[in-house]
Amino acid sequence: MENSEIARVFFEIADLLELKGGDLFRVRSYRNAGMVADGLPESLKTLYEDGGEDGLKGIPGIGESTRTKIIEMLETGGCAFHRELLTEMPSGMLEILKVSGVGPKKAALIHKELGVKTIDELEKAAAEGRIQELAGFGQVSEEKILRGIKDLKSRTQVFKLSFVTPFALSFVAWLKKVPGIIDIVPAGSYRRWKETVGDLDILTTCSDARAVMDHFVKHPEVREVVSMGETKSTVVLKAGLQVDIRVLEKKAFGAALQYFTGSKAHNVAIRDRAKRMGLKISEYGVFRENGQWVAGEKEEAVYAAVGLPWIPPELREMRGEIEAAEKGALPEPLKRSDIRGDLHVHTKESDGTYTLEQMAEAAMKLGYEYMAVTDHSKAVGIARGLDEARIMAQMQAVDEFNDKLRKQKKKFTVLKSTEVDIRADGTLDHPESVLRKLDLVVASVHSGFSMSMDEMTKRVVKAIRTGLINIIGHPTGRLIGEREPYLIDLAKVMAEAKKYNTALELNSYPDRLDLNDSHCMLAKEKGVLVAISTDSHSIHHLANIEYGIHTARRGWLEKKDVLNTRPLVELMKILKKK
Ligand code: DGT
Ligand code: CA
Ligand code: CA
Ligand code: ZN
Repeated sequence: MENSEIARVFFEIADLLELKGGDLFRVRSYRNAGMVADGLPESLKTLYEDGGEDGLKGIPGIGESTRTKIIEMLETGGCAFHRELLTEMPSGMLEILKVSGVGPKKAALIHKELGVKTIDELEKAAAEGRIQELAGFGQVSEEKILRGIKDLKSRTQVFKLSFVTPFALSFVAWLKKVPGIIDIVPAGSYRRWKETVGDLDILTTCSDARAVMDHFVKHPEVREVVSMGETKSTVVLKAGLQVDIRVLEKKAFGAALQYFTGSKAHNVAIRDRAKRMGLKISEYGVFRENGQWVAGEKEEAVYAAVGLPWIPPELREMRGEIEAAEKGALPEPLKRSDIRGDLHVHTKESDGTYTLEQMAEAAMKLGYEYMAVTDHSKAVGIARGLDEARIMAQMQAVDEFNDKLRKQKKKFTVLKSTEVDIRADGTLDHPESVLRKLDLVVASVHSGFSMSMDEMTKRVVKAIRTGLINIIGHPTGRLIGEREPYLIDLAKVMAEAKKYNTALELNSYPDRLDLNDSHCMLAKEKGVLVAISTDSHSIHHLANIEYGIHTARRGWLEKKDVLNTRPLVELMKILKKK
């Protein structure tokens, strides 16, 4: 089982125990174990395979009992305790807990008194007015439940970050037209650059809150106004995306920004820390126990109040950022200007839509020093992959183009390159003699995705062992929301990559983001360089580098961890084949 599946089982155990009215300490320890498993950069499976039970010791938040269950899950694919709890409580109850306004106590009561087992049954009971008759409920809480169910049903959809971006920008531009508006910041998972976003949370300050509400709901993309209040409203767009907005007091803007940026787990930890210091943090500000206001206007001041430097939103995922902030050991955020060039670019020769010259011009406009042309090799037939003769001709074209640039005194170099296919048997789709003539070799898997983890790992490792590869392209092959990653043991691939001086790509194409954030953490830990490239098929794709940079930040990468932050001369030294 993968970390995320193990985490899900722990979260469900916690919820089920809570529904049963179990010991809160136990509930919390399972929930905590779930968060730890979910955020861990290494695979629990690999840790266990490599080190046995000892390999799982020393992970903070995993105690004796949760460790035993992890081993059970890794060995049997399931957890008996979890199954046992599910026989006592129907799994539909777990869904019901996600409805806002329904906590475990209420859910358990509704189940006991009305026999409700699923969300649909809950909706029916509420619509028929049976909830308000229960002790501790009223008409108001019944209506709240109905609204919560409606919200949940629209919320369960998640959107690719790049799908949400144009809407976020469009709302910011739209809201700028409100007279007196000062701040407009989309917060939530969007501000954290999470690869998928559930809904958009926009925070504003304005002297006239009413005007913001009125203008907000008139955005041309709005399909439905879910709620409209004095200072907060919610709409659903034609595209299905929900957008929440809040108008805040200037004095509370920083606190609200901190709160609504999340993640929830990060916020919980910050609040606990505040509590230990005799402070209380809410979306309204930081207060002393006697209610005295301490901070709230600036987000920096909220962190400063709990003795921490400001933590970049991309890091707020409870992956050790609070400890690192405390020690002054947060990573130095990677900047757009740190990136010196793009190392994965297609042209018309294969499946791109622009010529080599056009792609290079566009790269120069971004201020780059270099760009690698990485057209496909012949195995990728649908992409008109290049055979030996065509790639030799392309190399000559690159040489001629570089000469032209020299004559024009331009400081830009096109690297002769390829995205060579790693065939099913691990051999490469260009002969060694060709690969040796290139400045840079990117190698990727484009077919035969359904291998076992062992086979796929061997396939890629075999390719690395040729010593001819500089970068493994999109190392897991996933397409967000469309195609699962193929099974591959990245830790093993990285160990081999390190030996052969091979980098792994962070493909910034927004459907891919592959490596993902936690894979980047693993690469850093293993000492493998990451190449942040765009896999551009058009001049317009080059700007996707932003998605790569922020994903790298989420993965704690710094300038030194990234191959294409190196100036050309240094890069060429690293690329040299043995
Ligand atoms: P999403 O929209 O599902 O992609 O993820 P977020 O992180 O944008 O979550 P969302 O929209 O439900 O809430 C925005 C932020 O508000 C969230 O990141 C943290 C904060 N927040 C929401 N609910 C809670 C809560 O129950 N406790 C705490 N501490 N913070 C919360
Ligand atoms: Ca959100
Ligand atoms: Ca929200
Ligand atoms: Zn590719």
